[in-house]
Amino acid sequence: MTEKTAYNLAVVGATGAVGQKIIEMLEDKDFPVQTLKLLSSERSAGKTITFKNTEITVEAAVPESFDGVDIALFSAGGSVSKQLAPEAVKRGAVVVDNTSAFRMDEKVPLVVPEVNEGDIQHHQGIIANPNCSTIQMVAALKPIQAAFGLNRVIVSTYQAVSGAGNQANLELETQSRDYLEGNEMKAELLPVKGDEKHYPIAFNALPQIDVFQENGYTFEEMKMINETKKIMHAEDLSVAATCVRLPFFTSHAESVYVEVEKAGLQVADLWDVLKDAEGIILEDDPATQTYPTPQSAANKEEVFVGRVRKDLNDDNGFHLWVVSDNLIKGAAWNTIQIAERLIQNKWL
Ligand code: L14
Repeated sequence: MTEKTAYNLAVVGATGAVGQKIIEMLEDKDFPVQTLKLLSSERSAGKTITFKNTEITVEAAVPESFDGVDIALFSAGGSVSKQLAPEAVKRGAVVVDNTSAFRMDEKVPLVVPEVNEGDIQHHQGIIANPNCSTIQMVAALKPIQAAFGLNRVIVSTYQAVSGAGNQANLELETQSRDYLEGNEMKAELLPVKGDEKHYPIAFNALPQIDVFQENGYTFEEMKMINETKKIMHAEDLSVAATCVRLPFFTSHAESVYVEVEKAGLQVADLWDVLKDAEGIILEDDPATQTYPTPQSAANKEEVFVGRVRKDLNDDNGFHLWVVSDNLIKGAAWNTIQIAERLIQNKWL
């Protein structure tokens, strides 16, 4: 049998913020695409999207859409994934799912290639792409854990609006304009579409991303906590998270406190392991005011780390600032990397 050199792909959620990025990156990265099927809800079907100079009409996703598909990239929300990912698998496709639907399912690998690529091979048809805030954090934590051991992580996030989708971007834009023109701001979507209350995001900070859980944490915070342990194979790692939305469009920033196992380390020791780590760019020089920001990280694939400091009270404690484009490494690029490694390692 001759080996495949190009694959039949489907993108589910093709008109969404992440879907659009995926299509753009499949083209930029010259992913070996044989055919590309663009799928969406009934509502967005009929739109056309250009891929490699060809106009493709978006179709409403149904189980039969996946006949003949090798790899299906899902980012149309959890309920679509729950309904259609098993249908895609039944028809022989491998699914890379960008929603929270299957992430904590024991049978589903949850993967950031720089951290746990090997987990991909145990897939049973579905591989989950982690939450955006989790991805960039574990990419930075992995080299530290590998070199020095890791006991504790406390993170506060500064998250972009685009994580909540194109409609949320529009809400920020409209509210900003209204505020500057002296009009009343209308809040209809954020912090969470469909939740009881809405607050303006423009010129504000909202300490709620995704819905509240019974323990008082939000689902976004619990995703960061649970997913980090799963990806890093560190059930005993102590993790706490506070997730906050800020009024900018792109990239999540995170203030991360870590407690390493090894005693006596200095900032330079952390720099050493971070500067050579896969997918990480160290931008850390207080003397020249060098550090990453959401704007400097936008449209880039890597995870940027700066502001590494040793805690002033705890010899094992360090503080870092971690920034990455939430739609690229946080979503589209990590998804495509998983698909690439499925192919490269013959794990399809
Ligand atoms: O869990 O609103 O993949 O910014 C990530 C983005 C959940 C919503 C996930 C947002 C989503 C989140």
